[in-house]
Amino acid sequence: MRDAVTSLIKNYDNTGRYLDRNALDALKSYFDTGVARVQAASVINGNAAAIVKQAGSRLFEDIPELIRPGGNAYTTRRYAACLRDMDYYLRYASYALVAGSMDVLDERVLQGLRETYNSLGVPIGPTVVGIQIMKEIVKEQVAEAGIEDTSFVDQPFDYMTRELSEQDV
Ligand SMILES: CCC1=C(C)/C(=C/C2=NC(=C\c3[nH]c(/C=C4\NC(=O)[C@H](C)[C@H]4CC)c(C)c3CCC(=O)O)/C(CCC(=O)O)=C2C)NC1=O
Repeated sequence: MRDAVTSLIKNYDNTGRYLDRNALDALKSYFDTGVARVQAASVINGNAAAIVKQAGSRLFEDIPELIRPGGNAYTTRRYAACLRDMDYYLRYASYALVAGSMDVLDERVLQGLRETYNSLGVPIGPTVVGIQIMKEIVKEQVAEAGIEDTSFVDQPFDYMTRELSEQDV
């Protein structure tokens, strides 16, 4: 599992190069946004349960078929599994934000996930809607915490969306 710094170093070490202008710019941008990324993780950490609950309610309001008989989140067990999955996405998004790298998502979350979902009939479209709802809630809360530019928050949520759906967001 890598972060922005270790990925960069690995990349340069592989070819025996010193860190050049591009590398230093990338590092500078990583460190410049560091405080904001840690603050975002702190917002997520402090509100995770509420964020998941609120996102779940919104998702089931938007797509009520999910929790009706025949829906994939119907029955208490599957409803709970769905919210648990949302919690996984949120927690790993917070790791990826701090790492400044999507590597942790590839390694821990996305590997084999589409296949698992397809074999269990978990619908990917609505899952992606849930991930995007969480993104919006997190961005609102990060903005409320006083961070002006919240665009960096998009990255892990959009990455999971793209990788799951293999479609552009
Ligand atoms: C940390 C990485 C990680 C992920 C991401 C993960 C996902 C994951 N979600 C699963 C199931 C599931 N996932 C859902 C999710 C949903 N159903 C819907 O209709 C909604 C759209 C959606 C919620 C947003 C449901 C309902 C199940 C249970 C399906 C079943 O057993 O029939 C399963 C099958 C095994 C199980 O039930 O635990 C896995 C592996 N597990 C992991 O370890």
